Amino acid sequence: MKGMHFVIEPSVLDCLGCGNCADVCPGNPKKGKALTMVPFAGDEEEAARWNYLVKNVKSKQDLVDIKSNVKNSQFAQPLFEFSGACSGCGETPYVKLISQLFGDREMIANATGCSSIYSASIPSTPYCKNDKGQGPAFDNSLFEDFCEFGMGMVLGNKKMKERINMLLNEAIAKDGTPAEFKTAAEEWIAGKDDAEASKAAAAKLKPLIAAGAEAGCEICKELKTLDHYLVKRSQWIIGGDGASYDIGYGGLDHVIASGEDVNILVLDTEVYSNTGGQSSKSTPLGAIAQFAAQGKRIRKKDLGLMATTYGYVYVAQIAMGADNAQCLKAIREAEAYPGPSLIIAYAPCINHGLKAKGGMGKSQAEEAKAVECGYWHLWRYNPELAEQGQNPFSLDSKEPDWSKFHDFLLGEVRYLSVKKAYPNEAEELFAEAERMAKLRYNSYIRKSKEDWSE
Ligand SMILES: Cc1ncc(C[n+]2csc(CCOP(=O)(O)OP(=O)(O)O)c2C)c(N)n1
Ligand code: SF4
Ligand SMILES: [Mg+2]
Repeated sequence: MKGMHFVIEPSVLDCLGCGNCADVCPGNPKKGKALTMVPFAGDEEEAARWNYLVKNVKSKQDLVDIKSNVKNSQFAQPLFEFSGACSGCGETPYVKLISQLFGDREMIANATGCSSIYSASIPSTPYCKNDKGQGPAFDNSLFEDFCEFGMGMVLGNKKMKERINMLLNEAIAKDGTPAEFKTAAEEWIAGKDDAEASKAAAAKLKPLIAAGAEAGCEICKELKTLDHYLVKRSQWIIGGDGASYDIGYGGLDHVIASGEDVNILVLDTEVYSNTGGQSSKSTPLGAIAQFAAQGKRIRKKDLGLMATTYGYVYVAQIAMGADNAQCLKAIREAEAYPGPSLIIAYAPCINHGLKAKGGMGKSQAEEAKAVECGYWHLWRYNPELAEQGQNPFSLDSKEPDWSKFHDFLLGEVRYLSVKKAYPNEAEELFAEAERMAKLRYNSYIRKSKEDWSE
């Protein structure tokens, strides 16, 4: 592979002072310098190693139960790799994990935002296939209708399964249908809404359908055109906070209210990251963002708590770097729940300006700090527990160490710059930010203590 690296010209970007730029950020006048074109030659040796590994080292995922714990989950082949996101982006690890768990049968409706851009850096895409040729199906829609777009996928898929169901029942009732076909068809009908059962039944049915079509059976000919709908799909709708809390909120509300089996993942960067960090309803009080140049003056919307009021929506707030077991549990429970699910995932972003040494290389550690100090809280609301007379709300994060809250804020440029620009007001704002975080935490404590036994 012969080629040249790109030149990065010094530009007019403003320096955030985030320290993440190493030597290359064109926005940093001190460290920034134009990169010169260099031959690509050194990478050829690496390419040979890569090709060797791809050819000779296979996934070990079949040796363990990949869903049983965090360690095992990482044996699963990621079906999302080499994205166009910033290094250390807090969003992509969630997308990758979901692709490892459900990628072989995953369908994604993606809102416009960073996730749609790094997932479709045309002409390439980080979504890929396993050795059986299975992988996520991805498409991107508008900001304002991403949930309805995903709901369309759900309904389309549902119709196709209804058609298969009808055709299989016809085949079962027909004289002359081989007993083996009838048994496999009955197995699919019984397990069509269960991922593993539908996979097992599909594996038996597909060759029988193909043989029937070959022999001239009209029902089998039609079934053959539909056989890629046999395995239960894992439907995901992915969007940022701008899409979910603000512009696409009406659609999100409509889709979770529908009761359909759909999983929504909100990648919460607390700003409109892809367009340079504008304030959204998720931006917390006190943070500087575009359109909130003096620090936002009103509190963050609690999207998760709002969704719990339906009672039949699975809801979770997660932060992978703070508790990866809780993150895995919530994602698995959401996917398994046979109704609407909403997961709100905390995602550090270059727009936050992490001051910690290592910058975005420490984004997972920043998630842990956010939870430790009470800035972000981990919880799950599982409607299935309510049906068993148990409290559906579980607060998963420990009692915060509020003494670390103030320092956490000062560890990010989006807050530190308020202090620099408005020294007199900053402390007042930060105290108010802490009060808001405590209000929110206390509302979770109250919910976790509710008695659901009657
Ligand atoms: C209706 C509409 N308004 C504005 C835009 C421009 N736009 C594209 S991506 C984006 C930011 C997305 O923010 P968010 O949903 O939080 O996702 P993030 O980029 O932070 O992951 C904006 C404003 C658009 N595509 N459509
Ligand atoms: S701008 Fe933020 S959310 Fe977007 S890719 Fe970069 S780190 Fe990720
Ligand atoms: Mg965002």
